[in-house]
Amino acid sequence: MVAGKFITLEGGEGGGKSTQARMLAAALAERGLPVLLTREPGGAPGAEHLRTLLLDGAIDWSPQAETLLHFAARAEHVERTIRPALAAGIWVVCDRFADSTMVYQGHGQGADRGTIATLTGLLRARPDLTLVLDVSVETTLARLAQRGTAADRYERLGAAFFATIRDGFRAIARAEFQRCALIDGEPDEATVAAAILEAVRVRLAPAVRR
Ligand code: Z5A
Repeated sequence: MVAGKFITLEGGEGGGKSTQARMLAAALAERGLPVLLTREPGGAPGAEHLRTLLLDGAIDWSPQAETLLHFAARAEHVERTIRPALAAGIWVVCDRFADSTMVYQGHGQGADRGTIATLTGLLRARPDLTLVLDVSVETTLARLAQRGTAADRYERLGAAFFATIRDGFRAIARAEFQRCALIDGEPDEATVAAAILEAVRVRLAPAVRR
């Protein structure tokens, strides 16, 4: 059995990751590929419990504790969901992964980036392709306002934090250009989806139909 491909979507809030992860999974399925759509934090029972602890804002975690909680959730996700799916030949489309910890906890909250890189390596689950969705801070704020739901713990951190996050993801995309594709998230959803499908086709599977 040929192993599946592991594709992650990364970027700041409101960049369209969740929308595009759904559209990409549907586009791959339409092309006859077996696909699993998953997300972080979460994607396995224990990891979904940890997601609630991380996002509901009841506890102001220290950056180090928060980093370790994200990696505890991720270890469950990798072992119970991602690795078995890839081994079964399934393409895994994942909304956020380890780059989010490097950027939010490392660049954003000052957790030690060397430790985050070491923990990432221990997972032995390097994405085949990471799509970094890039939008301006103004677009982030406008889309979050338009969505109109209550801000979660991270969203309450504000514009300066979003700028740091954007810079962090752009730095990873530049430094790891063989793994990452920087995608302009500003155009309409269909245009962004077409750019993503083209990146997948070029980087991973020229046989994937346009
Ligand atoms: N976090 C962390 O700190 N460390 C980690 O290791 C991990 C995560 C894994 C997860 O929250 C939070 O956890 C996240 C980082 C932190 N911080 N926050 N907040 P989440 O899963 O609840 O949220 P998110 O990942 O940030 O997703 P989001 O805010 O929903 O944004 P998105 O997925 O990029 O966008 P979207 O939901 O697809 O779209 C947002 C809105 O924009 C929506 O109304 C869409 O209809 C609209 N949209 C999307 N695309 C377009 C286009 N192209 N044009 C116009 N409007 C659009």
